[in-house]
Amino acid sequence: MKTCATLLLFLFALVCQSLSIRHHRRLLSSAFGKYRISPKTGVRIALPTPEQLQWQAQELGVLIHFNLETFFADGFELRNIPSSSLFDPYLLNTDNWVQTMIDFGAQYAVLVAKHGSGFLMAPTDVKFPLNPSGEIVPYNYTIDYSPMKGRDVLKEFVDSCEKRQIRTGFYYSVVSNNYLNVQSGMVQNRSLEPGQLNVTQQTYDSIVLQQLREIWTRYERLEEIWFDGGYTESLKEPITALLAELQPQAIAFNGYGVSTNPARWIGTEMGIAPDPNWSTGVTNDGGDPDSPIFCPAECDTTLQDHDRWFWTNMTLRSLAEMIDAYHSTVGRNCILMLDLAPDRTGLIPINHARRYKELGDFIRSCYGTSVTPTQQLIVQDSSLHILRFDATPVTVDRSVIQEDQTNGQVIRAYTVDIQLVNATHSDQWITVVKGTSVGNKKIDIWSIGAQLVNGVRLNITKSVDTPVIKAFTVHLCN
Ligand SMILES: *[C@@H]1O[C@H](CO)[C@@H](O)[C@H](O)[C@H]1NC(C)=O
Ligand SMILES: *[C@@H]1O[C@H](CO)[C@@H](O)[C@H](O)[C@H]1NC(C)=O
Ligand SMILES: *[C@@H]1O[C@H](CO)[C@@H](O)[C@H](O)[C@H]1NC(C)=O
Ligand SMILES: *[C@@H]1O[C@H](CO)[C@@H](O)[C@H](O)[C@H]1NC(C)=O
Ligand SMILES: *[C@@H]1O[C@H](CO)[C@@H](O)[C@H](O)[C@H]1NC(C)=O
Ligand SMILES: *[C@@H]1O[C@H](CO)[C@@H](O)[C@H](O)[C@H]1NC(C)=O
Ligand SMILES: CC(=O)N[C@H]1CO[C@H](CO)[C@@H](O)[C@@H]1O
Repeated sequence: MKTCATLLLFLFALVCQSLSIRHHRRLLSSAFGKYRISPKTGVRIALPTPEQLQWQAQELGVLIHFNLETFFADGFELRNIPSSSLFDPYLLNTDNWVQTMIDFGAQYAVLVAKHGSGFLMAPTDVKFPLNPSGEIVPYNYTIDYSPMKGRDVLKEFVDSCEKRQIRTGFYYSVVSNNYLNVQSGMVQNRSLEPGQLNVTQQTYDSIVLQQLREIWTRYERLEEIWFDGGYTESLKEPITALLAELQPQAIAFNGYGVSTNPARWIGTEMGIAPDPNWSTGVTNDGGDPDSPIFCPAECDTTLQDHDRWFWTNMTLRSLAEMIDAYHSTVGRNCILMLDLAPDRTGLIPINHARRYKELGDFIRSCYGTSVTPTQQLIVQDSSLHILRFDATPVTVDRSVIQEDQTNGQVIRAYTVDIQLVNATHSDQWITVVKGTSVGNKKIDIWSIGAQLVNGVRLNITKSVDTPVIKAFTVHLCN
């Protein structure tokens, strides 16, 4: 999905950003993030926006790869320009997509409006001058030049999602457009393939801004906007202005520098976040607890094997592998954004739909309810949380911690301790987990396995301010 070139461009942008952070920390902190000083320890604590908090709490989303690429030989990018007449999902039904989102448990969905080919799944009014003749021509690599003429997949998608309260967003690749001979954001000077058009860099940048304006105005409030591979330096300022004007509330993936609601990429497409993974910091990894910028991570990964995003006739990752991915993402303070790949008919293949539902069923059955304690105590300035099961000891094998990050992520280290049912005095505890970052959610599957206990406690051993725990629960799952 991400070509090396766009990745390199993004890394380059990050290097520039981190250099400018070093030199203009105050300016950037006030422009792209707020922080406070802890009254307890004097350290800086990055503050989230309400939109970031609400976004992070969703935990599960989908990234829908469906476009002209679905109809190419194998979903791969091609150098030539496949005809828009290939786009013929004759059974297209976005309600069908949404049913799978519900079965999985996704709270939001981001649809690829335009990927690297340049094909747009919605009508566009954009016209532009050809280079060098200056002849004004319509942007004609769209659904209106396909057998689906008259339809607007973006609108159908948004309408279907709204009916079921799924929040929506768009992916529009700013840095690649094969139809206009653009790679890494730059118009290339290599010979044109049949169907490719010659435009100047200025024309290309203008087309991007006009189409972003179209997709950011025609479909109401967006939850998230995806900048895959980022954006070029020349578009940074106009994109910042356009976002602030049209979709200021949207979470911007790869958007640190253009949005006050940025999210960062976790750095891999495997569905594994590092542990620890902090809600703060702008680099593509586990983040930085001392960063003054709140910028939580999104973990995008595929259901199809071999990192394949558009539909292919390909095997799927096993349920066990996807459960691991859930624990290594949501369980490590990341959002799990799972690819959804409608096939050439425009529907979710039955075997895909089944796997999403199996994963959703697991999550609901394992974490939908917790083992209820007979007594719950919060002591020592909120740093000790004790669950007692004295009347009826319980067998549990994992714990879930959620931090209230309204005033920033403040926990730096904790232990989970258990009291076995055969303990001979009330002070006898065994540490089963030593952890660091909590954030939105930390799931710890105990390495010692299931235990019969009459008490479980969370000891916050290091924090930069008084911690606020949203939930501390224990579970028993297979
Ligand atoms: C798209 O526009 C170009 C430039 O005007 C033209 O050469 C081409 O035939 C058009 N393609 C379609 C499918 O309309
Ligand atoms: C596009 O047109 C310009 C101006 O005539 C020309 O210099 C350039 O070589 C053309 N690019 C391609 C890829 O043909
Ligand atoms: C683009 O390539 C053409 C033909 O190879 C060449 O004449 C022209 O100078 C090149 N333009 C740029 C801007 O490099
Ligand atoms: C998928 O591949 C299998 C095995 O190669 C084949 O039998 C089946 O027809 C293919 N399905 C599609 C939709 O291409
Ligand atoms: C409690 O039981 C465990 C095994 O379940 C054992 O390892 C431990 O020594 C026992 N502790 C006491 C105090 O009897
Ligand atoms: C919690 O951890 C701290 C720091 O390691 C330790 O001093 C304290 O005794 C622990 N609390 C309890 C109740 O064991
Ligand atoms: C502070 C901290 O633990 N940072 C880690 C975040 O994750 C990256 C990638 O795994 C590590 O390299 C950092 O050390």
